Amino acid sequence: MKELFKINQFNLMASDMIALNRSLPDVRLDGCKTKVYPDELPNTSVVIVFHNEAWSTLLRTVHSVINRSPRHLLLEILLVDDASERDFLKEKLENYVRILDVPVRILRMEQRSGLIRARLRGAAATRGQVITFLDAHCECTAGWLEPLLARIKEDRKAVVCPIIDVISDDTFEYMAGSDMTYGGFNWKLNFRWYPVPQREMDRRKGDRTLPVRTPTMAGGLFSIDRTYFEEIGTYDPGMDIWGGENLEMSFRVWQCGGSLEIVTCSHVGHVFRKATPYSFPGGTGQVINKNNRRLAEVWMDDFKDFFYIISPGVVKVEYGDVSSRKTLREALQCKPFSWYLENIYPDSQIPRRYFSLGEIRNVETNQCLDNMGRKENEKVGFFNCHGMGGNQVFSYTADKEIRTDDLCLDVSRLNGPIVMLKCHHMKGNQMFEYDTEVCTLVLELSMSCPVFSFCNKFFVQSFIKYEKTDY
Ligand code: LR7
Ligand code: MN
Repeated sequence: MKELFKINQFNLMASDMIALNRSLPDVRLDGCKTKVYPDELPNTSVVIVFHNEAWSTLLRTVHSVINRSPRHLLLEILLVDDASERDFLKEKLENYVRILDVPVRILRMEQRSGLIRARLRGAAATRGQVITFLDAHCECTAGWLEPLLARIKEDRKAVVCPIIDVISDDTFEYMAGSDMTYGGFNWKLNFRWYPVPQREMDRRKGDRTLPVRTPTMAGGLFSIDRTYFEEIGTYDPGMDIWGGENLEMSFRVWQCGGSLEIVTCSHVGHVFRKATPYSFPGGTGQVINKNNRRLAEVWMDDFKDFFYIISPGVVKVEYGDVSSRKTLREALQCKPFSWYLENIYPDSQIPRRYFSLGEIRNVETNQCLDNMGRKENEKVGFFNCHGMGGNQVFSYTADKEIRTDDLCLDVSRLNGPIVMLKCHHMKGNQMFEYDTEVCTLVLELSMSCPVFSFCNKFFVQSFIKYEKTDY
């Protein structure tokens, strides 16, 4: 079992022992099970790209699509092989899919291209009214498709994702995902799940069966109107292998007049892995950073500074030519990133308005405020300034919080040290005044209270690398 695990970074032995058409629990909210959808829904092509996927997970994906989609809504399945090296994915696969009840076409990339260009290839070959993308290790559950298509029928500019349930990489147990989380991202431009905020619950008047407007998507599982996919600029073909395309599409859809939603009545499982089984030609970090730079340069305006300052090495990564993507942004008359932050993602980790961004240095000791590896509820540290971003980047925001990503300096512990807690935007113990008048006082005080306790009022012992006079 342990040996087989390494091949795909999931328990292949378990997967191979489970039927390709296994039953799954119905994990939908009760209100979803009784919903009625229009008879006339657009049909879909399903595009699944894969590189060296395991037989059982790939075919279980295919069977679950066929078995759980109304036949008239499923036009075809396109499998795009991103230059896999496994024999069983060649002729054996072609022979297997030939006998299935739904047309399955296999396209082969001549060379390893990455999931973005593989999806572009698949999408270009589709004939359905809607394109549905899935990873190659998914399982669709009962009623997964109708709510996605119904939402697109209602609004062709809605790009819709199912709730992504968790298929254990260890036991292949099927576990319901939550309808109370949605997609965001952090300063490093990693995709992250965050709780659905109250404003979004209020907008839906508490009805959890209505779609959640999500700032970003995970990327692997979504449906989009085929002509809208083209209209909005498909994908950035300059992105390699893996990463970044999901945020790129999320920003693009929102900024250019579409919407991105999690349709909570649709559930699809995905095998979440802790490590990547395949190679990244060019190096993992290089590839992801290149993709992230492309999206930051095109879509994030000045807010790209958050990404660049927290990981300064990134600016050395070549990202190629993005002029055609910038032209696209112009042509579609897309809104600025500040609009997105204000209207779509006000709870973002990146503050829309802020005074400064950089290190907080005690000019006497030359030490810098350090988040100590982001340990929540632990005291914030002081270390020699290293100028490498990372744990020593903070922003002083318009809300007067001193934050790094989702963590804020907080003085809620009476007489205790200043700790890092999740930002709550309620001021109180997370509000710091910047007051140049008391600057010297601060320096003295900080000597006597090295852990910073109660010095929050006098926070100024700072040299801020990057100052904005006007936020
Ligand atoms: O070079 C490659 N060529 C490929 O064809 C690398 C990958 N792939 C295929 C691969 O076989 C798989 O079918 O692309 C698909 C996605 O790759 P994974 O499964 O290794 O990626 P992931 O599940 O870790 O990654 C998530 O983020 C990616 C960013 O580029 C993509 O958007 C994935 O589709 C996405 N997966 C999901 O959204 C599922 C939920 C995960 C979460 C959160
Ligand atoms: Mn995946």
